[in-house]
Amino acid sequence: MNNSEDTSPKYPTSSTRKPTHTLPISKYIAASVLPLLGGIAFTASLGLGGPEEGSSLLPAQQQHDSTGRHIAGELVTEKPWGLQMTEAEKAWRLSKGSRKLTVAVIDTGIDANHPDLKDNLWTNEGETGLDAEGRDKASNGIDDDGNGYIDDVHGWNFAFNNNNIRDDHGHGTHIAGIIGASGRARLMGVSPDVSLMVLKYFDPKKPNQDPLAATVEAIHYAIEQGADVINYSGGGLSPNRAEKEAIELAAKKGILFVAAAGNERTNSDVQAYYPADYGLPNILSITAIDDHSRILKTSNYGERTVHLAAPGENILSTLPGGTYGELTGTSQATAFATGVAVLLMSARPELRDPAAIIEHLMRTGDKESQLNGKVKSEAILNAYRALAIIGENVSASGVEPANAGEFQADDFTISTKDRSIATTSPQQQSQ
Ligand SMILES: [Ca+2]
Ligand SMILES: [Ca+2]
Repeated sequence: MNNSEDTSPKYPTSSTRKPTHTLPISKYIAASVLPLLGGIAFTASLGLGGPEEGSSLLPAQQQHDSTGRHIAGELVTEKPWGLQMTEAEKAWRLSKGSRKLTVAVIDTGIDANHPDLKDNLWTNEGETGLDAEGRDKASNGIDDDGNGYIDDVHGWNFAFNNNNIRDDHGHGTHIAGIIGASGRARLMGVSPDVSLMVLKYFDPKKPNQDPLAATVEAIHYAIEQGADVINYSGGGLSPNRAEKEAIELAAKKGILFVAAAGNERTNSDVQAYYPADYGLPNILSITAIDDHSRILKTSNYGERTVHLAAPGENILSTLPGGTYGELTGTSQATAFATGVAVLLMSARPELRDPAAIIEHLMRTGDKESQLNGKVKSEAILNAYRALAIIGENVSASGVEPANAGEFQADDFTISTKDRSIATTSPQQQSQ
């Protein structure tokens, strides 16, 4: 990418852009109609692995057997492979994220009542509480905070231009769960503590919509409302000036923009995909791998353009109606990277420059030879290493706490003072 593109008149005014993902229809339907089964029955119905050693990713007090009884004290076997591969559970010893960090999920909306999501919704403080007449600001029909959006308490629906963030598709709920399902019911996202700002840019029920224009508006909303990270699991083959300028503005505000590399089955170095390939310093482009570390046949790749690989096949997450199921695509991989970015920001608050975060995530990934020539870092996202490695010569094992279960992010910061974080920061190393 270079600046000459800025003066090129090739930006279209609209696109047919849709969420980027490979939707296995039969599997999606089967999964989405699953009732809220107990852990074991649910595991079996999704064909996940058999019993394994190790602790569960589910809260112990909420583990049930197939009849719904508590099985406290026993190990539940449900360990989604993506969380295992990225060592998320190990990373949670260092940080589980923070509700103070806001991720704008620009997608198809969310099931705001989902038991594993409802506690992690971002809330617009200016649209909460009671107004002068004693009415709930969230539903009084008044733009109480004067930001141009009426009753935007958890985000906005840019497809229909209202505050109904309901997910009529399923994609947005799934992405939100990968990033930050709370685990209060049964499944944890990569960052179980986070605030999810719901910005709906696409609805399958709306005819003649302009998802690209909605995307641009959503990016501006995220910037104005102070998002820390923007997750965008969509895109298209046509660049758009307004979209690029919006992401440039996000860069100026220090907002990381995590983008799907795309499911076009192509080399993004040759055939660019947007917004992943605008070449801006705050854009992190993610491709998807299967559980054998192979890039999915449907996923874009690029030695120069795609930064990292992350799990993206048969990913278990939340779905509308309080259900769970698996979806596949670079969308899912992108959400993993967003979750790890939140963990990193919470554990390392001094590391906030988007370019530095991207550099750090690339450097701390797991090298994988199958990614050579296809991914810039030649690496797979690793949550634990991202949090534990603080410099070139400091190993993860060197900072692993003895009593990991009680370990706090603050402790981590203190214990690493003598390793001179400031002098081994990615920013300085790259200069
Ligand atoms: Ca408002
Ligand atoms: Ca209001």
